[in-house]
Amino acid sequence: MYVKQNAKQDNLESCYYSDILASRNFIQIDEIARLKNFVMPISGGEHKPECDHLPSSSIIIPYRNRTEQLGIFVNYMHHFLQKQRLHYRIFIVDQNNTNLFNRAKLLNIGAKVAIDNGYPCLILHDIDLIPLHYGNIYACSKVPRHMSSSLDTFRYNLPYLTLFGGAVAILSEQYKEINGMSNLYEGWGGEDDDFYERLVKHNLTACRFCASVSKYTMLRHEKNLKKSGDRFNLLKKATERSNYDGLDSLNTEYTVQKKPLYTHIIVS
Ligand code: NGS
Repeated sequence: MYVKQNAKQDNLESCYYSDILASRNFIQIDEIARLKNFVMPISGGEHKPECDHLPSSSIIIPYRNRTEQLGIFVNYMHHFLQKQRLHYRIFIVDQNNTNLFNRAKLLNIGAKVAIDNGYPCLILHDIDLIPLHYGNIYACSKVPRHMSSSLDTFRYNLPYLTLFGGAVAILSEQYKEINGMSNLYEGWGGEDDDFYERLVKHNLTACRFCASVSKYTMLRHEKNLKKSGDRFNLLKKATERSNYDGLDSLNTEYTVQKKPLYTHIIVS
């Protein structure tokens, strides 16, 4: 059992690499194109290196109303992913309404679009997480991988062993096999635990790289997400619900637009 550490236990203030990123004045998304050694994506935030590459990765980001973080994330990630010599595409799945945020449903929609576009690897990723180690390859392992296990805001400790949120890599075939994630978690919390239950049900053992490779910094923001009141009840039936609640029961409308630096999926 892990206990969250008190950030001030050693009498030092916490300092976050993300503050340095946020203080840089490159919030304008289009600025990225002027930076040195950067290859402008083809369109829709897709980039293909000239060399042989690993199976293609789709980076799927559930999103609403955080323009500043979007600028930082997209700037940083195109450089990071190009350095890894990957064929990738960034999908921003934008919840365009004032309902409670439904992270898992947005991920399902992003996964569906990515799979329909032929991507064999899904990277399910929060917009406020910035990877700090190039060894943390944004490609899929044989088994689903929890990528963000070493986070500065947790003092690089894992809060609990089965945590499976933040950033995860999973093969599209595996995602289809477990019927994706639940569409029912509205508000913060629980959907990632539900996802983990689905992996267990299908005997998909998850893996992690070592802590030094799995380091992330979290972009700071106001914690204004409302919690899901139902989450503990939903979790009790996570395993049986996975048969009919997930990727195959999406009945939400969305549009897909190719922007220069990402594919914008707008969910109404
Ligand atoms: C658990 C939540 C997860 C969440 C994790 C870490 O308590 O969804 O905390 O959250 N589970 C439930 O609420 C049932 S974090 O500290 O990163 O905001 O991912």
